[in-house]
Amino acid sequence: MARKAIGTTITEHLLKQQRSHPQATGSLTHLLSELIVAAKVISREVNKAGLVDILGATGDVNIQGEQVQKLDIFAHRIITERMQHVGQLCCIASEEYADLIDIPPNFPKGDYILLMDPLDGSSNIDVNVSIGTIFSILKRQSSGSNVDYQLSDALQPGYRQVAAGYFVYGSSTILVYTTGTGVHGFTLIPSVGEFLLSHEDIKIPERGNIYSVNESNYAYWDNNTRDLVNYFKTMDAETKRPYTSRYVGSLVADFHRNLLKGGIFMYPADTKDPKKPKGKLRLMVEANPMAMIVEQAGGYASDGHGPVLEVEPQSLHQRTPLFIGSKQDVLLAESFISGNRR
Ligand code: AHM
Ligand code: MG
Repeated sequence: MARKAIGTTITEHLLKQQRSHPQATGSLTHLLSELIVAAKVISREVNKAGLVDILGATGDVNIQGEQVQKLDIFAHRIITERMQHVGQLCCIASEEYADLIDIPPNFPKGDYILLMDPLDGSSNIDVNVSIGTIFSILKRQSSGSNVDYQLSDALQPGYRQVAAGYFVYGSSTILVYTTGTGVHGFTLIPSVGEFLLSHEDIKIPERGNIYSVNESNYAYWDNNTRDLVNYFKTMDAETKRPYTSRYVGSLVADFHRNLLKGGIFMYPADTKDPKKPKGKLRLMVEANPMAMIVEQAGGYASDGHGPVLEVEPQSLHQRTPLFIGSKQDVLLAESFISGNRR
């Protein structure tokens, strides 16, 4: 009774979810619990970032050709080192690292693969705007304890994810996760160091009134994308337009707001950088985990032509256009982008 008064802990919730999957062994629960510990450490560092020498760029450029921030590397290291020890993983993929990361030879191994963006929204680190950690968990398809994992084990389409989630380091630190039975949100109580259930069984509104996109890319979009954004901005009483515009520039923050309030987040293909014709966001560590979450919450994620979750990945760091959020808004976006709108 008293325990319920202070809320359900994430541990209690994970165990309850585990019991609802009859074949579960506890491995996934163990893995997620360890990831949560790593995120608490990152949250602590983010909260004191202005006070210690952890802000700014390291001077290096990552596999994506982007400036590496000190906190990016810190987050990558904290998660990788902790998760290599848990015994449930066969390898790790990180936005910050070109290849799959092995589990060291003498460490116990398992069948899961962790894919992550350790610190999403890095351009916002130095200015105290929300950032986050995004994760996706797959189960390897190749079998046999003596068989090494294959790259193809990590290159599975998003519908095969067994869990996905994100941490937002914002006005509070929030964890949102799914293991395929709904989407649940937890808020970190810093004084207790515990995540407590704050958003149970999240459902995204069927239709919203927010559009989130970096509109400064307008000149680099094709006509279908411009028509879509113009549509959201056009006045029409019946469909309650114009929509309002909200764009933080951290996917986790933009996605989280729209998940709770309804609306659409877009990062379309553009011609800004010939090396990134599909836009900026990465399929495996950004689009797929958010797509699993949004679909579990009743929404939809599209690459403009079909479900993100059905894209067959070709490489670890491939990019994808992303239209994600309230189902009606994303279906409408898909009809514009694919040229099917009459
Ligand atoms: P990052 O993972 O290197 O931080 O980059 C991804 C971020 C997303 O969080 C965000 O949606 C997007 O980049 C913003 O890009 P832009 O500045 O082009 O609008
Ligand atoms: Mg990112």
